[in-house]
Amino acid sequence: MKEYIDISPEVKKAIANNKPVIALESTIISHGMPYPENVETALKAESIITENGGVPATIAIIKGKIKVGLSKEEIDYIGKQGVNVVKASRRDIPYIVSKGVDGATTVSATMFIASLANIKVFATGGIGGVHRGASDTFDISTDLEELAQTNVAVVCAGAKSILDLEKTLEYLETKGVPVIGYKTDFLPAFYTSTSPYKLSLRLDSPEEIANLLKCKWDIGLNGGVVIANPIPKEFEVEEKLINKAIDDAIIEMERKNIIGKDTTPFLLGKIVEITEGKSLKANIELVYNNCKLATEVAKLL
Ligand code: PSU
Ligand code: MN
Repeated sequence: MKEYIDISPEVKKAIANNKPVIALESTIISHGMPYPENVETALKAESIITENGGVPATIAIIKGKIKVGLSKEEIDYIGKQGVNVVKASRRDIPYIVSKGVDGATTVSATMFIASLANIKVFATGGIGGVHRGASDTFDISTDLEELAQTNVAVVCAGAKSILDLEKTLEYLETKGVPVIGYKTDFLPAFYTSTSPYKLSLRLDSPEEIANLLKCKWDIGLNGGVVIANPIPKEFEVEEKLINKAIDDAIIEMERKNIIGKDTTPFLLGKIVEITEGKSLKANIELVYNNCKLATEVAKLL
């Protein structure tokens, strides 16, 4: 195993000393945002974690080596390469490692690698889920399966309504994945702080969240937890604007016959275009907000 993984000295030391380490994904850098905002956001996310007393570990695969804790140069490299880097979900890891190529890890791959390194908390923007029209396309993100089996808590701003939010929640329920609403009773919809979909569980402090995680894993209930942290009100995108942008982006996606792993990056980019950058600004701010909460939870775990 050792020959495949390279954990940075800072992260290694932090893990050995039981310091709060927070995993970060790299698909959000390569496929989730344009350059240079992607690199700026990734670096600032790391400094927010550091300022709040945590240790960031951005995860990617570089030249076939699984990296936990990227350097600034490596983050810049992934950001500049953008969509030329393979979007790496769980199923892609063996190919990328055996070929010695680069891979930007999605939520599923990042969770898997974080758990190998014994990192329990992971901050990102949004998780994948059940896509609209999944009853025809079968397009259900492997993120949900990873959440079902890997012991990592994912702090996110809920899920975008490019997904079928209701089916996503049903799927997570089937798989036994707790979805915690942080200070909210409803699933946050990424660009907006709420949605009509009621959650079964609401917690109002990082202490309560850390406690739930400890209990879950102590009991031997394997699998992840979604910590749904609403975007702060001041950074929300106006609901009418974002819904229209999402609908239009989906129409264009269908017209262009974009399917499979290309759908999420295409829709994100299109929505940035249609909203003239408003969605990007919201996306950046919600990531920072998630980094703060993730650090608080990791400190208590
Ligand atoms: N949602 C975002 N930004 C992202 C993603 C989702 O707001 O960058 C990325 C994450 O890496 C997530 C992946 O794991 O998309 C899901 O892709 P798919 O739907 O193909 O499973
Ligand atoms: Mn998919």
